[in-house]
Amino acid sequence: MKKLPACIVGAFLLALIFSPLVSSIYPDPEYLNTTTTATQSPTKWAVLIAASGGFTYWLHEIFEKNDIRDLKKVLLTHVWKNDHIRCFLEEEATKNAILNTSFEWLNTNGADEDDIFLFFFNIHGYYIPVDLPPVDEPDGKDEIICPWDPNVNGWNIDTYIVDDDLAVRFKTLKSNNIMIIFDTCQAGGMIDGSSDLGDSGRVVLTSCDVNEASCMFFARLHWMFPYYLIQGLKGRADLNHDGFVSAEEALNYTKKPVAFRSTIFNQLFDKQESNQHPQLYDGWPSKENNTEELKLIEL
Ligand SMILES: [Ca+2]
Ligand SMILES: [Ca+2]
Ligand SMILES: [Ca+2]
Ligand SMILES: [Ca+2]
Repeated sequence: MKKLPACIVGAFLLALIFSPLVSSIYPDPEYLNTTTTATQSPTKWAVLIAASGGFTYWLHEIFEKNDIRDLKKVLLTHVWKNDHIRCFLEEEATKNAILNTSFEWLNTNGADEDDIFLFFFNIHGYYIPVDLPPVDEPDGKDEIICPWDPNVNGWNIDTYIVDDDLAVRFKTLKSNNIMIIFDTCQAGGMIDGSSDLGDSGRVVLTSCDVNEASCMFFARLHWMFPYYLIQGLKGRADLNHDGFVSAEEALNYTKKPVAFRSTIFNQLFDKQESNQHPQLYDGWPSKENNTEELKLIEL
């Protein structure tokens, strides 16, 4: 996901020249502080995380910031209050911020059992060649995400976060209504182990399967999966037309366009990665009975 051949840069520059979307390259900083006065029960919270880790790919940063900006815009226009959304962008998205600050913010500000929590990780993902305790992986490999660390240009256990450890942090949350979104490479590995992120009271959406990479969407200046996810949250994913976009519907909406366009991306740039197939872990309302859907957005 994070290698950038010269041909990609050339294609991007051509896209800039002919794209009507140039004005959206850089996020509007004022928007990140937009407020809304609307309130509704249940209370909704969001933690939005985007970082290029120790890598300094400027193009990745642009796409990540566009993803965060547009996702936050959708949430603000659908009941989320500005002070109930916490963003960690690039150098703010440290290991400590992800594992401690974000969870402490929720646990010390009154977020409780019937609230809805949304977590969005737009970050490097990979795997390690071992299954660290707890031994839980069908493929013998734990998956990892890589927070911001400008001093690390590679994989370092002091910097990356193993799926086992992230799962432990999520168990500290009170809410029984949690939606976790991973836009990473090997994202399906966040839900392939028995001690991973899957649990009762949760829906987990992943941008690709365990052995796949996640790609960019140059024409829209976004990462591929978040682009379609955000379009779905705006209303297109309301597949049963009940006036709500559920977490489950949002994932289903992304499947076809992401699979199709990632195929084009890989052929266009002659990449060897598998095409992208978004995955769903549905543990809501519970692992035992998950047929109801977690209504995230009221249209
Ligand atoms: Ca493990
Ligand atoms: Ca695994
Ligand atoms: Ca895993
Ligand atoms: Ca369900």
